Amino acid sequence: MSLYLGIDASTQGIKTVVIDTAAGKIAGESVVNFGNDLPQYRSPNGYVHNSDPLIKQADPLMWLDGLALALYRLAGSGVNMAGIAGISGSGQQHGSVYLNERFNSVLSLLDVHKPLADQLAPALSRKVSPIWMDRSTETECRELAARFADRIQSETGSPAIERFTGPQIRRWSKTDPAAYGQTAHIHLVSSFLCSVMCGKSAPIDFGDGAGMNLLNLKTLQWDAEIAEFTAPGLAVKLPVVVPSATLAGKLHPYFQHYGLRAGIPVAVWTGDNPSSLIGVGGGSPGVAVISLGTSDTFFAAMCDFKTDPAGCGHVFGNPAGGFMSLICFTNGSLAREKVKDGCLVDWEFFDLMACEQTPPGNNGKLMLPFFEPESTPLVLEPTVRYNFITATAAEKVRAVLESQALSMKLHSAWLGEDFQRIRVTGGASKSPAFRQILADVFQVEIETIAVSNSAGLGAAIRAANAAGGIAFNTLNEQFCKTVELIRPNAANASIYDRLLEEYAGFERH
Ligand code: XUL
Repeated sequence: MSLYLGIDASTQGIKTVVIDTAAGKIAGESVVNFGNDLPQYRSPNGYVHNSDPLIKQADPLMWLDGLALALYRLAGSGVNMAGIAGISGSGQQHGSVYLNERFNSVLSLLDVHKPLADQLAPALSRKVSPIWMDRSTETECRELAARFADRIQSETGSPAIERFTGPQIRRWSKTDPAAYGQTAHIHLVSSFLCSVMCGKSAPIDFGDGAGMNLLNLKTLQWDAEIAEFTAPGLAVKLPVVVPSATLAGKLHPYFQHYGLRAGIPVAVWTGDNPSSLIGVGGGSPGVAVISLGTSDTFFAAMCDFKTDPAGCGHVFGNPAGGFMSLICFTNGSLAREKVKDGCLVDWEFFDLMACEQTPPGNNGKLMLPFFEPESTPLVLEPTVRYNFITATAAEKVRAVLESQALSMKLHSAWLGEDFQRIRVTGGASKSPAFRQILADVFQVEIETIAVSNSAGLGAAIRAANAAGGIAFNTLNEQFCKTVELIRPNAANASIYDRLLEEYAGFERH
């Protein structure tokens, strides 16, 4: 019994991965893309169209159909489903699912002859789920910030944030109090899908629970006062909150339909970022992770609980124990692509040649590439600024890459951690130029890893740990090996120290 299944329910789709801990190999994978595979939900990017650009909501039934299809495809790939000994998962963070009092009975009576979505539909007290991209709760954030100015950040790990679940619940409880009143359970995407697999309402783990502005990270309990102010009677609607290594329950017989064995342990699910921390082997302090995607994220296991004085970074539970930081830079690949297109160059030039034609430090040329509103630093309107008048295409490319690396260094300084290594993942981690710039700016070794679905792998690793009792260190050695190492050039340290100061000043003014 050495197979463990991880399921990642992300914004755009669902991915599964099965690890074989005896062979140290990935035994199977499957992918579902909501836009392509479930066009009936009219959610090409994972959410339904809304005329208000601040509102981003998804149909939770789409996630259920996605889960079913991903398991069906996994079973069809020839993986030994009956050999799977434990399951866990991860979900896009902050999104919430609203259920009425029928939820538990619907779950316990799941009928294998009917689709999950059809059976769960009557248990929804709200047809849509706000997701992490929603920015409609500015008023509620202001109200929470005013009421708990002294402690919302220091005790929940983040200031009141628009996409976080608490402000989202507050807004809905005000706009539709009757439906809120009919709501018996409020789940995160992670705990909702975990509930379905266990056939009963499942707990929320510390990793994902910390993204709600409701969990007191000092007591590791829901904060009764903040919860009651957020929405009346909220505390009793929230599932219990537990450490990430907790077993939520046993697999419901419904899933025998996919060849899985009923009754195998299901470990609580977590958020996609905490799961990725585990999937890239970053569960212990000393290693930072930079994920270079549409947005760039910087995250790391924390030695001590502390919060970002600038209010940009967040603190979540680390599934391996303790806490993790997460800093989100909204303009990641989006900005790189805009600069590439603006310079009329291709990716080969952007990722390699531009930096061969320009010196480290770029003769001081910098840019602020906030083509979209930016979370770190907080910039509410698109803002693209340069500290130069003319530049070659190569200089513009180096300017965006160096400015992004400097921004990451500047805005992660509050962590006060001496990282020995940084692991890079995501599409842009393939760029040799960007990897060298990151190594030189941070003056640490940059490691690349072979994983593309780090959240799904993290979920499988967590299943092997919680259900199979296998230590994270052993699993890391098997599944999170370094593929390539990029060493910093010590000669460039002073160049980037100077440029960091210039960048900080440029960003401020
Ligand atoms: C983190 C965040 C996103 C979502 C979706 O705070 O909002 O990374 O987890 O991936």
